[in-house]
Amino acid sequence: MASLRHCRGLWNQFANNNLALKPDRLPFLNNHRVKGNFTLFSRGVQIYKGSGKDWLPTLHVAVTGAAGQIAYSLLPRIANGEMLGEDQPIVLHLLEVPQALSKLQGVVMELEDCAFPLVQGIVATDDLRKGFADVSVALLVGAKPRSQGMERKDLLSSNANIFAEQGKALNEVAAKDLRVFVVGNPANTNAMICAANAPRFNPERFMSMTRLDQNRTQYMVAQKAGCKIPEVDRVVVWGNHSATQYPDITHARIKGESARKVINDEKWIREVMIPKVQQRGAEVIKARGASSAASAAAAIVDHMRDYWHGAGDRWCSVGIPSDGTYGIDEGLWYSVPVMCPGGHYRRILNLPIEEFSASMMEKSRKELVEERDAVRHLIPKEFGEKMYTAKKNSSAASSAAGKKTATSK
Ligand code: NAX
Repeated sequence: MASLRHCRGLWNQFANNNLALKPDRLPFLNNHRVKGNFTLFSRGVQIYKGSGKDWLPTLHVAVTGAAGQIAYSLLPRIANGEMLGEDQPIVLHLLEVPQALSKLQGVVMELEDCAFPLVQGIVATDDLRKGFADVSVALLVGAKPRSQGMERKDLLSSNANIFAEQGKALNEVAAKDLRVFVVGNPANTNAMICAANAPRFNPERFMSMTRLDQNRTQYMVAQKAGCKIPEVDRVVVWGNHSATQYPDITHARIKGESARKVINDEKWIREVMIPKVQQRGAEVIKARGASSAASAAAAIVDHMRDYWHGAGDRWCSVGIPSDGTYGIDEGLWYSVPVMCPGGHYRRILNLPIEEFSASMMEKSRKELVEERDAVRHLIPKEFGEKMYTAKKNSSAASSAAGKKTATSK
């Protein structure tokens, strides 16, 4: 059954399209492939007969802000199979605002000129319902980026409506197995708004990106310890993708040893590493005159690849709806560590939280509560009642109790 986990896209296609698989011999699945010969029926009509190795259902992948700078780095990597698999055929759905459509045409031309074998088609549009039709993966990148000196909260009002409208459109036309990854800032709160406006889907399917912050932390720790980047694991980014985020290496390991012990420099952790990661986005803007793009695209690919295919025992940080653990209000999109078995995630619970960590986590929680309160008008009541019954928060330090590991599909 282990390989079944890797075949989520395939089975979801069956479910979405009322397909029935009749194997000539019992097929088995490995890395998305049906092994052996089989015949495929759709509503009783034979639509395929042959070898599993020649067939893999096409996935529809949407990217908003497709003429923007992150998308310019991201699209070739998706089209090349780096995110969903090097044998996964895709149709790219590229969404933009009307005034960027001609620029988007240029991006389409370049994608065509790359002649990516996996790309079965490209839809380029400013129409949300056309752009999101049948999509299984939606990467919501498009938003107004933060410019120099601009605080993230200033972005809230200009971007909140966009994500409400996108949530409604996804709700109407996306595929049943939809997964949404929000990158456009303020990413956590945008993911909440989007989920709130898409009641057909489990809110847990809506994630927001803090992987770039995780990558930044991992790099700094590796540099400090003089080790290779993959030798650093269990770095956690808590909270908001903003300057209040808390990059935490309390649980991190370097070659299996406690990272803190190896580094043995608490002053560096608190006074250099944490503020540097928190301010890295602003530092890049200052140096480049534009916000992080290539590194953001790399982080999107990293997270979605890990989420889709599974990340083994590695921890990934991602913004997801809080289940109330760690003292975080239920329903706030708060970055926490998860494990990705392939197609879903499991929260990592019961981590001991020290006093310093608790105070850092609390700052980010407060900021997210403020953001949520500023966009309440965009959150339908039914959703609010379920997700936002303001739970009285005990301190983060005292709330790491509970023994089970939560799983979300
Ligand atoms: P760009 O300005 O280069 O591109 C954004 C694109 O989105 C533009 O082409 C614009 O026309 C389009 N757009 C705006 N509204 C849209 C809508 N309603 N539907 C479809 N497209 C729309 O910005 P870029 O550098 O690509 O950044 C995109 C977003 O990512 C920004 O919000 C930025 O702040 C955010 N980031 C998030 C990060 C994270 O870790 N979560 C890190 C990188 C980045 O800062």
